[in-house]
Amino acid sequence: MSSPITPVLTANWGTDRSWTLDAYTRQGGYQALAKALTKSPDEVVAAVKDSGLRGRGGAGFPTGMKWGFLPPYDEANPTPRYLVVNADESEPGTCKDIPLMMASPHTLVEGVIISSYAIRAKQAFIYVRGEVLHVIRRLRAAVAEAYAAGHLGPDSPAGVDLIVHAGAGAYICGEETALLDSLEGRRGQPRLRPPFPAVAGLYARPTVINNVESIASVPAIIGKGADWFASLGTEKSKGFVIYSLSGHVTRPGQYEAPLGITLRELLDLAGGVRHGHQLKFWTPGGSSTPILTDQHLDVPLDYEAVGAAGSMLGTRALQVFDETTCVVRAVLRWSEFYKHESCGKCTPCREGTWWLVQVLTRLENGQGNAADLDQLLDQCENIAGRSFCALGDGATSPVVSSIQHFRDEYLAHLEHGGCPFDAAASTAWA
Ligand code: L3W
Ligand code: SF4
Repeated sequence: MSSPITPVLTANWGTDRSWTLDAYTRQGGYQALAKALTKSPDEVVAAVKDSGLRGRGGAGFPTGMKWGFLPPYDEANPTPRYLVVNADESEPGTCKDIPLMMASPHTLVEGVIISSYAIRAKQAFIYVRGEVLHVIRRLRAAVAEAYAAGHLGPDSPAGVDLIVHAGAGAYICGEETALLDSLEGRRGQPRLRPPFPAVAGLYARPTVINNVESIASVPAIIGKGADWFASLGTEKSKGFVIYSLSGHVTRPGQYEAPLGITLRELLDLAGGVRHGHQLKFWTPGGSSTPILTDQHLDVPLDYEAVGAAGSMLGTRALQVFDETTCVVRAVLRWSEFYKHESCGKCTPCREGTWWLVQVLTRLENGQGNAADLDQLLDQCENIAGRSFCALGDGATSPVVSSIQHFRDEYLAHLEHGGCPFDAAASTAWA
């Protein structure tokens, strides 16, 4: 992997009023839908399977395979089935779906129509994080344009209806089954799986839930072909993705590139770590993925290589921290987030995240003791694998990985009676 390809999802973000139907259509928008409609639904599913597209929401589950888990469609006796787009982007550091929906909402709408046609859903939903009112307005405007143009609606060629639903601002509603509870009007808390949503999802009906970027990739796959998509990326991680670079980077933002590019190459595009500083640690996929260090600059950013390096690709939220950052303080910030967002359903996560914050706070404030590192690791052992959903596991990732890579810095907090970083350096992170 040497250089990024011509952008696909981000190609027209900079054009005049890129979010309008007019601009989207002028750039070839909705041609993939027309092409999809010349195929049978099963052929569209086959194309998505052949492309190798994997879920862009964090887990990397093969999209076509997920669609294939739906029960066979009974033409003679059709029953409802749904497509739900997970637009509850909230993972710390992740900022790809919101820019995509702001700059090119019709890419998502076209993807929704093609995907609904493929899985034979007549009703689709986009579940958007409640705080982002500007995104909700933009999506609703795009959906209204698509209805007016005859792309959506019961009488449109695909016969699909689409509702944009605003959540109420809880991170847990990005977990797919909590999202379904919330969409049904209940407090969002994870459900036991199985049954997976493909079998019993929204209103206990077969439901496909995919991330914004996954569904927005479908028009390009249909338009340019599964083989084209599969020719990009690495052997098991196909295609292109949007990487969000944030933190101590000269030019933070969204960078679209094939899977398998390295952080070193992305930093070259982004002007490097801010002038005069060096990389200390980074997250490959948001704070729920174990941190990596400057030793991992050349790890190909695909699911396999990042996993082999001891982390997860997750949402490709590359948060970059330089040497002025206190790792204990950064981990404390993330832990406060998980404590706040824990839905409270299960004890290991509800109590454990509270305890992590207690111990990290006293270490940072100089009230720690020699047993604290073992305490933290013990608490993490009692959360990870024992919690009801991935939030609990994710909460332990920054703690365990930071102790693994920066044990000396934790010990320095004990030796110095608090944070060894001087006030000026610490404010760079505040
Ligand atoms: C049918 C089976 N379906 C799996 C489906 C399942 C889901 C998908 C992946 O967590 C990760 C998490 C975060 N029959 C199936 C099946 N499926 N087996 O496949 O499932 P799973 O359980 O591997 O992952 P998940 O629960 O979707 C997602 C990580 O992503 N993450 C992301 C966070 C982002 C946000 C946000 O911004 N809102 O929360 C970051 O790393 O930690 O590990 O659809 O139904 N046998
Ligand atoms: Fe709720 Fe945390 Fe348990 Fe998930 S792990 S169900 S967020 S308490």
